[in-house]
Amino acid sequence: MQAKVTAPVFEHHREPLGIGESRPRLSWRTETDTPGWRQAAYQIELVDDTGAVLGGTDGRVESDASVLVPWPGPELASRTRVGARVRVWDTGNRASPWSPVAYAETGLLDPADWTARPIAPRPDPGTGPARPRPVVLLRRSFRLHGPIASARLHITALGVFQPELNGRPVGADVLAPGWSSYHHRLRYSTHDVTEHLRQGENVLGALLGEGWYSGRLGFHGGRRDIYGDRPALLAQLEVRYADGTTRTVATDTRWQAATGPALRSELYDGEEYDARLERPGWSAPGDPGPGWTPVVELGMPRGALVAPTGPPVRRTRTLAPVRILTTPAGHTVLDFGQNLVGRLRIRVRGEAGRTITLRHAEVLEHGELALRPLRQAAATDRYTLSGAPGGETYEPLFTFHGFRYAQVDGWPGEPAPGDVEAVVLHTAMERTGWFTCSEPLVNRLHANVVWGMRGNFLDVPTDCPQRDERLGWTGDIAVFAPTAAFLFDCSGMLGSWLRDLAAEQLTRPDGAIPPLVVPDALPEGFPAAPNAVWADSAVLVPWALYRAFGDEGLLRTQWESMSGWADELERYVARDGGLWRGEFQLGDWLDPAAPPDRPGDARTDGDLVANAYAARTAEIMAEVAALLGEPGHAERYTRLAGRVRAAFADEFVTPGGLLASDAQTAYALALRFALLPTGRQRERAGRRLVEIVRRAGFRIATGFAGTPLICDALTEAGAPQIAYRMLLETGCPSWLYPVTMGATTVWERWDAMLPDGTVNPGEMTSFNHYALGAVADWLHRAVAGLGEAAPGWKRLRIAPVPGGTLTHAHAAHLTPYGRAEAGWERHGGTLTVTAVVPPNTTAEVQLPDATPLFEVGSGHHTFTVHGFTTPAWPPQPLRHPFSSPEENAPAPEDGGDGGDRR
Ligand code: RAM
Repeated sequence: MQAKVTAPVFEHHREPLGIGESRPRLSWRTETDTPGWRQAAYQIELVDDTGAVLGGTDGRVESDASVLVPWPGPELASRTRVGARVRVWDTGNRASPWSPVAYAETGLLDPADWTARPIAPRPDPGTGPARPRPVVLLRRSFRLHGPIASARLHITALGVFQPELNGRPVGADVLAPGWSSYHHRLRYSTHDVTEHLRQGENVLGALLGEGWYSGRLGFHGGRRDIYGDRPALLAQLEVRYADGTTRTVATDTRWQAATGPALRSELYDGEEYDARLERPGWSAPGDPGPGWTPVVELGMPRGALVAPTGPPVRRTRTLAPVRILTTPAGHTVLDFGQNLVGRLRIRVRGEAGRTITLRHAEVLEHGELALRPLRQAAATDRYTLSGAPGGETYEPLFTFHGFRYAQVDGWPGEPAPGDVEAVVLHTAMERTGWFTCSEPLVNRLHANVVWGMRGNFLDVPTDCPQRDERLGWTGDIAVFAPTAAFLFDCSGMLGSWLRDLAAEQLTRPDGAIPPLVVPDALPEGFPAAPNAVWADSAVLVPWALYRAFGDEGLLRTQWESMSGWADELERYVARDGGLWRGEFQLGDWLDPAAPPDRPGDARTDGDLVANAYAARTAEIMAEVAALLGEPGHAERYTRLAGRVRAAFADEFVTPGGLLASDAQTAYALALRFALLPTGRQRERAGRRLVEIVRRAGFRIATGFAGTPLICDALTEAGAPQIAYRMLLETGCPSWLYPVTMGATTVWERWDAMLPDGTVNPGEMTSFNHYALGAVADWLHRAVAGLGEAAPGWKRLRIAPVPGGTLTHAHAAHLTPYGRAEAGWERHGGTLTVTAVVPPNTTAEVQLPDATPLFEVGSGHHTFTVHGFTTPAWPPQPLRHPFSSPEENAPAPEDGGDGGDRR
């Protein structure tokens, strides 16, 4: 087959309308079944709407680059539409046909492009600010004369908004503009609304809610109005007539405001909606009815108006209930069979004035909704019927909940299964990673990781989606980023989040320490001291993205933030004899041995964790500096890494190779981050880790810091069977314990639900926290054997480590070059390894036998290993002679379906 090139992608955009880059980089994939295919050269042409060539590369460019290739044309101005197409030559000088043309259009790149001003309803002098504020309707009627060629709506809000034009919603974005560090950056979106408009009267409207801007955020009661106390809308509709003239309709004092049916709509507490107060046709031409008042103009937002770099939040699927239960207390509860993030959509017929209450929870306890884990989030929607004779439908506007169960009170009669569905919301990222194996419980674990990512990638990478928190905790994403970047294309979304991290960090008084949560919504000055892992996110997250997506530009953009934090580390180390000694560290947060009320009381010393991560951070920084052409800095960071390593070995490692904290996380860190100077120490530490794990009866004993590392540490220490034994353990605590308890997402705590079905008495009992799901990275790379050996998957590493009771495993990933796969199947002593290597990449292959590492080109590959054996299964625990036999029950041999035991 002749090589075919896909339509190029602009930057990381799935929908390149209103992009903010004036020199967007281009990426393309080549599809071919020619084995060993490599690109030798490319040519890019830029075209206009009619396909006429505007420019491009100067003929063909001798290069194998196909990912984020520099823009081959002049800088784009605002509102510019441009097409691009690509063709390539292979190493045999065979040309591909031209790719299809992909079009992109810039948004408003210059602040001066905005003539609109933010508008808000006039404050009501009599009543003072309502708490919480109702959703406001804003509208403006205007006339258009003559045929319309095209129209764009550029829009954002201080708050959350939903635009409507002539009675129809514009676009499908939810909770726009999402949550950024509004003081620094406010994202706007651009919509093609050509089809919405007509000659004559038109009406542009928007619903405006509090959202993250002024709604309550944070735990312990949280705070309101963190960014401001006046939600406002900023909209600019630009119409181009067929004759080339233009007309702009922008938010200004000609707009009008009214309240509507949503009396409040809050992220944590939910929405209260009285359908009797609806204003039919409020955003359509004609008389909008009474009660409209003028608006006031506010000053321009403090933060820069920026185009998004990632996708918006959308409704991505709906789920029907799998069961309708009556609880012991007599409530009707719908079970959606999956812990998810979103909200309900109901269809109901009943009398006007009746109120239906919808409460949400992730689990049941004693047969009722378990509400305690939500802490101070009411997560309750109330809908009062209008009594429409044909029935009515309702989905809340500006809230979301984390739930599997929903209690429905006040329904006229009983809801039938089709009356209520769950609408799943998250950032509309493209799915790029898959894993399956012969063990159903592990497959469910992997599915739980995927669902956990969906629910916690709702514009901001959050710790959890349900309680009075839902914050961009930096440590959580620091450990989960490699897994995230495999499962979904989160390059654009996390790239944007990192801009916020940098903005928050660099404008703090010290300019060095990233906040614990981004956007920073914690009370001022909290916390006083920096925390390893959390602060290291400034380096670990960009690095994970660089490895996955090959975006060197991202490193360049983040350099100031990355080096800001690394230089701060350097100062700590210089001050205190080569080590960072913190007063307090979150450290190996949620070590399962930590008491419920003291989640930071881990077995591994916080300083040990901090310095291990400091060495890793310094080492990454040395690589980044070298890559960005900063040899001086590279040398300095290499020295820093060396100094921390030496001091670490001095302080925390015995000459024989034992660690000051004799705990799983300590050994995992030391082994994975190369903190053991001698071969003898490494060998001993590996053996000691195995001993500790066997002594623990293969139960997990790591928190946030150690969990992503322990299976790799065991694998590298030559004990993959021990890693498998841990993976397959079902007793509490373990990865599969929650699965056997019916979990459909990854829990915050290993024992968020106790074996007796009650909820852990601690405060941290989210049932949807992705951090401990970081083990999926090991499933992909080691169990299935699919990993990247060079940034952006330009080179793959196929290195499966079959083991445990697994008879097959397989992973696939849509790399920037195309789909890659790796997997294996075992029949007795014969092991068949398969791999798919995308065009324009190579792979190093390490088979699980004595065959030395070798290299292959693109295409489908099969390798057979004869006489394959693994050490005896199951590995034996180290038992104290008086321990109970139950403690060491073997892992499941045949698995179950992970069915619901709740
Ligand atoms: C909790 C969060 C998060 C963690 C912090 C330290 O409140 O849920 O997961 O990063 O604490």
